[in-house]
Amino acid sequence: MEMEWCVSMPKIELHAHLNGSIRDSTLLYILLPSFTYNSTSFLFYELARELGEKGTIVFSEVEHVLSKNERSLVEVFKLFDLIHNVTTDHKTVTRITKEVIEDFAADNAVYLELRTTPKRNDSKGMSKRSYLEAVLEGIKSVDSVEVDFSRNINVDASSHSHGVYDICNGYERKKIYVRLLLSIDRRETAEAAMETVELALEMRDFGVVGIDLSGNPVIGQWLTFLPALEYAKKQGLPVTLHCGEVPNPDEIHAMLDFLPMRIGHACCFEEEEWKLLKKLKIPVEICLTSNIRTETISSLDVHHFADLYKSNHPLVLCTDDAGVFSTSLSAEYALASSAFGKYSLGKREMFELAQKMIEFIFACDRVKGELKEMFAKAASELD
Ligand code: 6MZ
Repeated sequence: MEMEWCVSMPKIELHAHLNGSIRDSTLLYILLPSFTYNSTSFLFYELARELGEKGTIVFSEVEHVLSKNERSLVEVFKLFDLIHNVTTDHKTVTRITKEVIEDFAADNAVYLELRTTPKRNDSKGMSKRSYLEAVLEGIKSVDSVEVDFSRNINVDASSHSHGVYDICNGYERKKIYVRLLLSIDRRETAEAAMETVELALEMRDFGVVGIDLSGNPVIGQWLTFLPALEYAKKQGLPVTLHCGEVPNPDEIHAMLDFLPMRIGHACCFEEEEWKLLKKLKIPVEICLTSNIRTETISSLDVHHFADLYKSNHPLVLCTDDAGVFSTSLSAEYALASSAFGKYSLGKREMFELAQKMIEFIFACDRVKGELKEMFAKAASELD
């Protein structure tokens, strides 16, 4: 599938981690304002060297992780720790949020559910709440495109138009709906998880539409997070879970029994778990590049996307961490279209796949309705 066409079609992104989507150029700017570089690996190498010199990390312990493109899942989490070291202050969080939204809009994402872990950082006077406020500041500061981001805010000009473009001062401007999911990191305690859910509930009028459980899958116990997740569910806040990123049948079963609204990845499912998932019809957030790069799935031809697609199981194509894995939503579509070898999926199939994703968003019916209109209009212009 031509990349250009994948860029041009309207798309929906439901699984993108804020700090994982950071631009290379921004990470570099934060580190070394006057430096030039030519690969992401090199960038991470410089990041680690800086932190090593400051004594924040022991450079020799992470050096081997940095010099290659394929990193195991465990190694990727070491990178996240490095990134967080330099990005967790209010100003930087605001900047990354703005840029990530602009990047998705430039790629013609028309609806973006951005997820991030609210962080406390005492040395920067940061609480989970002030972290989230910095994210909201970033959303508000986007000016290159029209952003619809909450029930109460910014619904003036944008609410009157239901197209991919809005008319503003006679000029057509792109429009993107942005909603937030607050992530619970698997390293967190039950109390910290509950704090995140409370915050999400408080901020529902400011674009927060759900909760995610993520982080290093070999750390933490499902039972630690269960009370907070049950509470979210009881309050009507949708939950999505990173599920089966590593083989852990007990946890996979417990997660499916919880009946989340969606799950992410589902890489290490066995026969019995596939059967259960398909029976429950829980939508799966598919992250092809991420799974292949982290070697969770060995190659595209054995990825479960093809089977789920053929079984007509609900699924969404997502980037996961566009910055860390050097990908984009359009690139994920191009890759997905080639998952059946020489019988690649055509434009009509890819468009319909994107259109179906509207059903799985966590935003309200108004947004779903407007997206449906938007896709219907784009469908009439297809071919
Ligand atoms: C599980 C992941 C992830 O929240 O700081 N994260 N969790 N599996 C993955 N697959 C590769 N990719 C990212 O964004 C970065 C955080 O998102 C989670 C991790 O907790 C990571 O620290 P935020 O914006």
